[in-house]
Parts: sequence; structure tokens; C-alpha cells
Amino acid sequence: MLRALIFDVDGTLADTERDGHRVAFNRAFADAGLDWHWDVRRYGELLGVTGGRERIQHFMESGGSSIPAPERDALARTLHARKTGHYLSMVDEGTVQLRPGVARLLSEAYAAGLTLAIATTTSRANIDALLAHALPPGAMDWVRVIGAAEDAPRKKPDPQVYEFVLEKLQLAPRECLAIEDSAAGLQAATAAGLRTVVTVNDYTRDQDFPGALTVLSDLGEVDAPARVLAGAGMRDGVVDLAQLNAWHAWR
Ligand code: XBP
Ligand code: MG
Repeated sequence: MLRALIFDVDGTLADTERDGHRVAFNRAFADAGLDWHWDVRRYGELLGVTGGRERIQHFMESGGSSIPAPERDALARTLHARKTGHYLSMVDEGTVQLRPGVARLLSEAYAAGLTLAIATTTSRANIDALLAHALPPGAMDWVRVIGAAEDAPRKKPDPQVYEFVLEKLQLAPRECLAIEDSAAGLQAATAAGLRTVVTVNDYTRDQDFPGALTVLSDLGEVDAPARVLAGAGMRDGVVDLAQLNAWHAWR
């Protein structure tokens, strides 16, 4: 029986990367007087490294700057903290909106008594801000368990954050579905034993999603149905609880 939905955040709940995190990174670089700039394409490549601090560190290590090795760790931490500040301001200003179908599905699942959880690589403050600003008042309480960067130092594709969430939920993977947007996220969820629905975005649509239950354009709305890109088909282009239960029972 399907008891819980576990949502990824970046790219899944909201399209946060290109116009959110990327811009916040660039603002932090400018604040520090660095001439680094991550354009849309470059940032897409850098997304191969999950975790913002790890991404900055990787950028320095892969020749993106002339910062001496002993200074890189401290600089990555400082820049990342600054970047989080910028990102939070952007969420406050309403720059980041939920993807199609997300609020609808969260609300339907909560009303039907399903447990809702989050498993993400991003920092906890970012999730709290997103939920507070993008969901109706009080809806933050719908989410029973949140696993974030602070809870799982080994970032996706490592399954650690999903294992943390499953442990907190006291549920077996078979009783849950994960909703993800990326190959790394799918790998993490699969390695934790979860079956996964993938909704792609501009940064992830060309990735491979082996083992996903289904790969969709998005969760769909009645007036803007989702498209199935691979895997199990769907009835009417709207991912609702009936559709999730059908997929869950499917194999
Ligand atoms: C996506 C990530 C994060 C964000 C930036 O996580 O890899 O690193 O790009 O957020 P997910 P931070 O898809 O698992 O939500 O700077 O806070 O890491
Ligand atoms: Mg993601």
C-alpha cells in the first residue's frame, strides 16, 4: 500500500537552479570581488556535482580559479553561506515558484492521509523558505519529515538522504514513492530501494533514467497535461493520487 510520497526539492518542487541558485552563486562571487561567472550552460555542467559548497570546491579544483589549494575549503564555505543568503532573499521576493501540479498533488495527498516528506541535497533554510513562500499558509506542516544537506553529508547520488528519511518515517521503501528530476536523484532513490517518478526540466531532460517508474514532462494540470517521455503511461496527463496508486501497484 502506498503510504508516503518523498519529494526532491531543486528541479522537482520548483525550477530553482537556472534563475535561483545560479544567480545567487554569481551574486556571492561578485560580493567577494571574484570575477567568476557561471552562465546558464556552464552551470548545467556544474550541476553534475551535487551540493552547492561541493560545486564551488569542484570549480576551484578543476581549474576555474587560481585560489591556492589550502584556501579553497574555507573560501567555498564562506561563498556558500553568502550564496544561501542571496537565494533566501530571492525566494522571499517570489522569484521561485512551484512547478505545475506540485501544489495540487501535495494538497490532494495530504487531504487523503498520505505522509509527505522531502529528501534533498540543498540546505534546510532553503526548503523552509520555499515552503513558506510557495505554499498556502500552514501548508508547511503538511511535510512530516525533511531530510536536507545537514542530515546527509554524502550527497546524491548517494542514498544517504533517502535512508535518513525512510528511517524517520519508519516505513519500508515499498510503501513509498520518490519524485525526482535528475539522474543523480533517481540513482539515490533507487539505491535506497524506492520506486521513482521523474519529472524532467531543461537541465535534466536529456539524462538517462534507468529504472524510473515513469519519466514525465511535469506533474500536469487539467488545462496543461503532462507528457510521458518514457516508462509507464498515464490516463489523462494529470498525476493525481489515483494515478500514483496505479503506478505503485504496477510492479
Ligand atoms: C540540488 C543540489 C543543490 C542545489 C543548490 O539538490 O544539488 O546543491 O543546486 O543548493 P536536490 P545548495 O535536487 O537534491 O534538491 O547550494 O544549498 O547545495
Ligand atoms: Mg533535484
